Order: sequence, then structure tokens, then C-alpha cells
Amino acid sequence: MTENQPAGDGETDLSNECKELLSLPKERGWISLHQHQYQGFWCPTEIFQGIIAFQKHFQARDSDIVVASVPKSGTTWLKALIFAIVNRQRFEIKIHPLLTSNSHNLVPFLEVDLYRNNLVPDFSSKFPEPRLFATHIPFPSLGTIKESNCKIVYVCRNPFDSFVSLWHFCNKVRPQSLAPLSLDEAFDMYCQGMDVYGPFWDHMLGYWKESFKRPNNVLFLKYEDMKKDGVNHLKTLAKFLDCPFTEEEERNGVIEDIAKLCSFETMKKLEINKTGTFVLNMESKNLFRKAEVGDWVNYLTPMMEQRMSKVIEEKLGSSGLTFKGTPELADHVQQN
Ligand code: PPS
Repeated sequence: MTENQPAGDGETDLSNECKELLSLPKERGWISLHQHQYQGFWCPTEIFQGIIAFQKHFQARDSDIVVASVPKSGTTWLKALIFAIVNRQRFEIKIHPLLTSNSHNLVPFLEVDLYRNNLVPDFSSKFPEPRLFATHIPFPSLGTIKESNCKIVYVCRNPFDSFVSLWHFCNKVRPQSLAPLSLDEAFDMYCQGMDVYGPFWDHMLGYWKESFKRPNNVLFLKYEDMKKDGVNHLKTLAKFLDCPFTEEEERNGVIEDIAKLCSFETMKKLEINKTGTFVLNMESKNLFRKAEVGDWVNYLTPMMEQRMSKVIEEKLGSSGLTFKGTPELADHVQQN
């Protein structure tokens, strides 16, 4: 089957499935009018069909590499880092594809790009091995990826900053026909677990637990740690992906070059990221806001802070998963 070709006899089935899905629990959406609860997670209407087509048709290979995340956790960055690491023999830094393409267009989302609109992609030509994909789908719903031996790199971010990032982003990309989401309303939805692909806690826990069960297949990273020590994270990533940096590469500054190429400062300034688009025709410039750890203090009231802390404690407290950039939580964890 070739790219842009409908999924054969699945087309009618999928339409029927989608009709059925629209009868699932439904709430106000973040980037569209509605979101729906499917297999336990919340998903914008537009993405359903892609999720179903992906689950039905995608055949993972052991050599695949999959970037996974809750939205607004560092996906754009991680896609760039992995693309640059894996392809470092193919491209010179000075004329690198990341200088002329947004990382989302180099490492496509399975459900939002490749299988969107019930298309079945042509994997034969454009995808040299290892194939690089991304997804926001929670671990239990990953279809054949779960059973394969492929490498999954998951990035998570402290929920305080993720929430603020999500709220800003959604208000920028929501259709103009929809009223903006107020901070209060968005916060309430988030704390109830009705965030995009959420509840965020289930999303994180799915990959967190799997990273302990299968450490050679699932690498769990934290945005705040990556910001603090980019070079060491690049080494960890390359090793996990079975392409460790050689001593010579280290001596020649290859790691630093990649870190710089993929840095927020570099990516935000690129013409392609100021003027281009990425999935669902959204403007790429909205992917680059502040990239700070702890920016949430500028938005959340003490009451909101307390509520979020309580949610995190209740939902993630016993998991061992902790976050930096949330001083109160860090203190709390230390006290316990
Ligand atoms: S998405 O839409 O899910 O792909 O968004 P995602 O990339 O996960 O998250 C966007 C936030 O990441 C910041 N960002 C970066 N941080 C560090 N380095 C690089 N290169 C980078 N690129 C984007 C971006 O600014 C968003 O965070 P906020 O806090 O909103 O600035």
C-alpha cells in the first residue's frame, strides 16, 4: 500500500468505529470543541481516527525507535536530539536537516501524522532503519509496539510546568470559533485528569513502570534533568539507542555540537520554526515559548499549587516518581 492511500476495507469500518467513539464520555476539548475518553485516556476528536488506524495497522519492528510523551513535556526537543544522534554520520551540523525542518516533521507522530485521516503510510522508501516515530498514546494502548523489542524513549515534565505550557499552547492553537480556555477552567480539567492524552499520572506511570520491567527497551527521562545536564543525557540516549559516542567523537565535541543544534535557543531562532507548520497545520512558533523550569510560579495561585500538589501526592506519591522545579514537592518527598 502506498502513502495517502485509504486503509482499504477498513475505511467503512473505521467510520463506523468513529461514530461509536463519539458516544463515549465527552468533555470540553483543549484544542477542539470536544475530547473523548477512549481506552481510559482523553483524546481530541480529530485524533481518534488516527489512533484507531494506528492500532489496527501499524506493525512495529524491533529496530524502531519511538519517542513518547505527554504533550508539552519536551517532545520537540527529544525528537530533535534523537534524530541528530541516530543520523550523526549522515549529516554535517552546518547543513543539518534540523536547520531547515522542524523536528516534528522529521520524526512524525504515528497517530497524528502518519495514520491521520485513515491513511496507511508507505514505510518502504522514506523510512530508513532505524525508523523514528513519536506518539502521545499511553503505553497500554500502543498496539504492536508493546510486544516488539523496539526502543521507547519517554520524556516527562513536572506537571506544574506542563500544565502552564499546555494552557498557553492550546489557547494559541484553538480554532478562533472556540472561546479561549480560562486558566481556572483548564486547571480544573487538568487536576481531574482530563488533560490531552491524560490523566497525566496514568500516562507517566504506564511508561515509568515499563521502564523498570524492560530497562533495555524503555528509557524514562525527565525534562528538568535534561535541562540541567544535557551532555550526560545525550550520552545516556546514544548508549540506550545502541550507538554510543566514541572517544574520538567526544574529543571532537560532537556531543556539544548536537546539544547546541537542538537547544531551545537555536531552535526558536530558526526561520523554519518561526514561519513553518507542523502537525494538524499548527504553527511551529507555538512550540517554543520559554522552556523554563519553574515558570508555573508566575501563573498558579497558592491554592492551585496546593491542589496540584495534592493530586500529585495522591496519584504518584507511592510510585517513587518525583519532580524537580516544584520546591514544595521536593521538600515533601525529602521529609518522607
Ligand atoms: S508538543 O506539542 O507536545 O510536542 O510540545 P513539547 O515539545 O512536548 O513541549 C513544548 C515545551 O517544550 C519547550 N521546548 C524546549 N525546551 C528545551 N529545549 C528545546 N529545544 C525546546 N523546544 C521546545 C517549549 O518551550 C515548551 O515549554 P514552555 O514551558 O511552554 O516554554
